[in-house]
Amino acid sequence: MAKTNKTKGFEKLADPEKYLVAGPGGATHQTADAAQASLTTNQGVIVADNQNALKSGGRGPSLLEDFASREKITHFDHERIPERIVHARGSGAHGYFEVTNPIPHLTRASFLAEKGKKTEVFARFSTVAGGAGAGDMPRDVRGFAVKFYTDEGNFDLVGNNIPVFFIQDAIKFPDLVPSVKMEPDRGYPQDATAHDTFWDFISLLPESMNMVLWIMSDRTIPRSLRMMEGFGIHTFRLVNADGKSTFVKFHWRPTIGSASVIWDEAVKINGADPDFHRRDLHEAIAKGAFPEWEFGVQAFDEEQAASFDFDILDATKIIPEEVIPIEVVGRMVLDRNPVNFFAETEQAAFHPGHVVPGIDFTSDPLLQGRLFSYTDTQISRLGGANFHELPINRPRCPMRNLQRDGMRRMDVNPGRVAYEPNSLDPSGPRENPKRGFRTFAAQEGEGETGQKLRLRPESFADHYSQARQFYRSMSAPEQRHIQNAFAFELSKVETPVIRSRVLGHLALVEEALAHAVETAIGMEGQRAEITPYQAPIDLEPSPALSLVGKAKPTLKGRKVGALVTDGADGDRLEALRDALEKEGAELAIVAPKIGGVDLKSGKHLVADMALSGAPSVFFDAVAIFASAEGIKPLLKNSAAIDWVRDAFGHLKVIGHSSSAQPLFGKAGIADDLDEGVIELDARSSVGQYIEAAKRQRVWDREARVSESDA
Ligand code: HDE
Repeated sequence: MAKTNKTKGFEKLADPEKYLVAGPGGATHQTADAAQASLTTNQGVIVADNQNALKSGGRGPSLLEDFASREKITHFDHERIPERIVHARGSGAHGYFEVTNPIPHLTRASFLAEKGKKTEVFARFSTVAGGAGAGDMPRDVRGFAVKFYTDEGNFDLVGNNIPVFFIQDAIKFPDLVPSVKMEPDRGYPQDATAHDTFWDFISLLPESMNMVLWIMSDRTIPRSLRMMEGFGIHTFRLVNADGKSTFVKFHWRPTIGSASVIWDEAVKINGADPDFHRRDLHEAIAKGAFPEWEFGVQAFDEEQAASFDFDILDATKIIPEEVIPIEVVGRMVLDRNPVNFFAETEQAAFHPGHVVPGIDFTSDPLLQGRLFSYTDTQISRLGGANFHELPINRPRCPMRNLQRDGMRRMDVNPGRVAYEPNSLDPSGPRENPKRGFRTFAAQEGEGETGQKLRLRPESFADHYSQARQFYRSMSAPEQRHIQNAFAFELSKVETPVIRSRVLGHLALVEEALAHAVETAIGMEGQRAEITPYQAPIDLEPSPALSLVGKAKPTLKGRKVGALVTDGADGDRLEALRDALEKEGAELAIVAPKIGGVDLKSGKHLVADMALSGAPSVFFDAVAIFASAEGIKPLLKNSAAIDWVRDAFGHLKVIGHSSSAQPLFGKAGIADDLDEGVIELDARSSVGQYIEAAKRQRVWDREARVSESDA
């Protein structure tokens, strides 16, 4: 109190003790001085008291006349806008795109034309089914939307982290989404496919089978938004300066590799930190560990397109990389967090129809439907047709046209001319045939061109071959996870006939998969007989589809948790920290109490997290630094026992001081310890730990602990 600089009895804002000091009536008053702005109403009127509403007498009724208070509450009452009907929960970041291998031979798009050219971007990653406040770790597809603010207008690549989709025709989207969303009578489950309506619909929609295999794989439980691949899904066109068109599929590849969590981890993370992905993205950027992706295209011509076993307009199919390789064009780096979640991440309006000269559409019937949908949704979500004026959506290049008015118009367009052609405004905007966007004059739908038809072409009819190819391309652990995921999901389905139908489809995908799932759920001999429209064929497996198969040995961008007790050896800990930092990983200190621990040397070690709030599922690998005395209380602490048991069950590398050994006994794993459990008492063992942790998981352990994975 001695330091406070009082003005009329109120505390000064600059004083750090201000939060401790209550003003009259119990509220803390903070008053402005020359250096601080005065608080005003939305009309700019300076507010004298922001703590008390206007009343008739100190204890009397509040007065309607109190415009400042009413304005404040009215604003608050309207602070929510409708959330996105799909992809409501998202996390965004700013950054840039840089061309590494220009492709002017493929496209006239200026942002892809020159080596080293940089374009500002905003990316938003999302779950699909949950509400804006849902957890980050359901089994769900992740949206991967990027807005490129190019010098020829905004290009939005609105993709997902899976390269195929559930449906072939946009008309089915308003059926698909309500099947996965919470059931309308009961209002649950929030963001889960594991319920009757989803599997009911899916089991009646054979075209979804390829996507269903993908969503039951580890792709739908990513370790981090920074470790996800991204895909444009549809076949797009690139058009070069000579007007030549090339088909493309767009790809994003995280430079630190893709990684997923194990289902049991996902379940636990969602409880322990529902913001796990959002926090991870924000913290990585804040620390300067900028997430980065390679951007590439699979480019192919009409002739190649005609040679595939499937139709390139069918969004339920991939083109294996082994058939058409990915050409890397550039990289995206996300280096800036939003400063205002609502203004940026929430108000960002993406649209697959936002393309620039040199990028064009195909007649993929799913893409065609999307071209209508996204502007339409923004009109109700962002309250009118002027959402392009919001700072996050505005193009960074000049934007001039003759559109005027509408709800919440920000631009004050002068002049009497709001039409074209005109002679009254010679400096007004005009067409530009040379630089303007021109649609590629595609000839599509041979044979049927010109006829109005409501049909699904025969070329879209193979619903199982790529699903089989996907399953066969997975490593053994990934196949196990797919089996477990189906077993889990179908166990949550209450209606037996729906489970039977799904088993019938799985038998068409792969007999071994169907058998594993029906055994796991105890429904042998209860498959429905499904007759496919077109019998599946055996395609060559595509090894590039396996995340485990192509995982890089790296610790970059990973987080290791060290559980440390009083009296622990700080030298070993620091040696581990140094080694991890050299690898681009981070060490987080978990202590029994957030106040930290006193090390053997007497030095105090600050904790990043308390054990009760930092289960081992938060980390990619763990270590335990305990003294003989320090371990004792942990042997009776269920959080500590779970910490180790889970780390082991989740196939993590575990480093430990010799005194930590008794904890393994308490966790019931003492007899199973393997090469992924490493004693860290000798300096050389740190190197061994790093090498093991770089391999990320001890897959061989899985068969022994599989009960924690089902
Ligand atoms: Fe979307 N989708 N979608 N979608 N979608 C939306 O637009 C829609 C589809 C995707 O971070 C909505 O602004 C239809 C495929 C992402 O803001 C809406 C169809 C793919 C995002 C909409 C599809 C996507 C959306 C909701 C079937 C992968 C989040 C709010 C034809 C390629 C973008 C909004 C963000 C968002 C409609 C199918 C990806 C309602 C009608 C396929 C990543 O307009």
